[in-house]
Amino acid sequence: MMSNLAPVPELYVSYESAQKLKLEAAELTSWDLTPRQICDLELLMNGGFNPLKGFLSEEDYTSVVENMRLANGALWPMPVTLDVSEDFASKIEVGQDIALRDQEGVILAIMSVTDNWEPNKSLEAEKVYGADDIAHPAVNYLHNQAGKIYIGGPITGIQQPVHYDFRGRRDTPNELRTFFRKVGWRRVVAFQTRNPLHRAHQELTFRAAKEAQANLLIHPVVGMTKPGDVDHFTRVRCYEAVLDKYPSSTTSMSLLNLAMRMGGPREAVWHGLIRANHGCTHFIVGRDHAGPGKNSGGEDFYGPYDAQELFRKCQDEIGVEMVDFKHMVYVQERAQYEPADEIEEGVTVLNISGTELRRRLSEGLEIPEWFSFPEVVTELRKTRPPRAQQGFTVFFTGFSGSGKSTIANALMVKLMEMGGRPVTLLDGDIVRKNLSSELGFSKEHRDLNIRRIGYVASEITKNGGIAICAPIAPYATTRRAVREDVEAFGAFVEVHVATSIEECEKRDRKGLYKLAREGKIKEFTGISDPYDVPENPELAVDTINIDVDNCAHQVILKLESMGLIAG
Ligand code: PPS
Repeated sequence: MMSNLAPVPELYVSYESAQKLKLEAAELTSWDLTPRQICDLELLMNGGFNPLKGFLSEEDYTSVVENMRLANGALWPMPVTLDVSEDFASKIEVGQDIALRDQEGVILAIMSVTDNWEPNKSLEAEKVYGADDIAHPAVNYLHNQAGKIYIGGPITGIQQPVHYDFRGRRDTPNELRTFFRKVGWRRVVAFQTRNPLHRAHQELTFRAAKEAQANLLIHPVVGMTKPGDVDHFTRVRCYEAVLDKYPSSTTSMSLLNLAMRMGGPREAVWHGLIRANHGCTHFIVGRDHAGPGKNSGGEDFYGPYDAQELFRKCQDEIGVEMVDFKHMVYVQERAQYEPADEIEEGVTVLNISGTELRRRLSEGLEIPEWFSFPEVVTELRKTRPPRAQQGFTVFFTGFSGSGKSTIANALMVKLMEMGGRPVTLLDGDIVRKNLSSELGFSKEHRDLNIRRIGYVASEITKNGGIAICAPIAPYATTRRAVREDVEAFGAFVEVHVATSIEECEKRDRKGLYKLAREGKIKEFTGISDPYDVPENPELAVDTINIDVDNCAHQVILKLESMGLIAG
């Protein structure tokens, strides 16, 4: 297969029209795009999602969900939809133009709204991702982050989203096509990745280029990847270090601002279509391509080679040939990487999984040279210091008067005695005085309160500190959201202060239970308002017959066992 390097259609208008449109668009109702929507919009506008002309209409959406095809029959596996709040949707009408703004308020595009509907998210999850299970990151996003309503319609592009980082490494499909034309690359194999490159990847990409008799494009995703992944700044520094080890005349690297969904087989097909738009002729699909990990039953969402199978079926339509790879492992006797399924018995096979690598980094253990490049390991160590030096959050939850604040205070003092990291206590009452003074106790207000605490805790965690939170936090879904915010940067240790409601009421240290019983305080947790008991907290402490010092000590022991403080 040879590439046709004619330009792909973009959705941008000319510079002059853009200036004019921008002024007109300032008057329009506008939607502030989420980070994921900005990624989608960029690829819509620059032709990366060609043949899409905008966010999907309801008809196209239904067809994509059900058949992996647009309503006109063209192969398209992934819904690219604009989700908005009910409130926003109620303010706009079909036929109306709206401005799409980035998070700073810059107008990027105008969308002519043709459709406005409430999707069946469970059905979307089942059909597109294979299961309506929030252990899948995209399903979790769908149910817990995406707005309730989708709006669709064609886009008029005004300007590209602004990037301040690695600008010289970002290319639109047409820029890459121009580059390939210029250097005479007619066969290009793309390597998609969301992880740092280690020696196995290098071997795999070398082999792929050889097999396809093609040049190599390392095409990492820097938009949004799987929660918990190494951040793209670190990864790009790693890629740059590894790039020196490739022959520069046949290898290039470009960054792709895609928001991945971790949709396995469907995602692989999507990646293929995107690479076809970027002028590539071949695409590497390895083991468990774009895999989301385990489902809530502890099993893999997809089989390891499902993505290859689906890709193979669709590859003529995708317009990109698959270079499929099995898992690569290191054979000690021959000191080289080989596909796992081609190795005879009796030789020593070495392999370090992603989980094992994270463990070694977090425990400061050796990472052997056969596994990775010293430059890559150095970069990774900088962003992933050993656990005992990372930031983390201890999140107490329990009824009012359960003892959360008292234990939290004791824990803070113990951690400060140990030293090493700054400690901040975000106690329920203190937060309500300083951060959330305008809030009451409705579900909406409690959620806002907890999300604020989560935000501050995640910032503290990101910057290497210890955040101790001690709100009631009665809703499991909100606690989960906070966990996700924090876990992007460090450990989240949920401690259920499991003092029973009867005991809390008996103690009634603030006299609030009496008032709540008399109906003088409304929506009181445990009396007239719900409390979702944590199902899998890292620790549950009971305060009956156990003193505060002991409870705080139990938390310390837990932190020690998790490697968060040195033993
Ligand atoms: S929440 O649900 O997490 O936002 O609650 P939180 O911010 O932790 O605030 C709880 C403290 O506010 C007092 N208080 C009430 N609690 C529960 N329900 C109602 N209706 C209510 N009204 C006031 C109470 O003193 C809680 O403090 P703690 O420290 O938990 O006893």
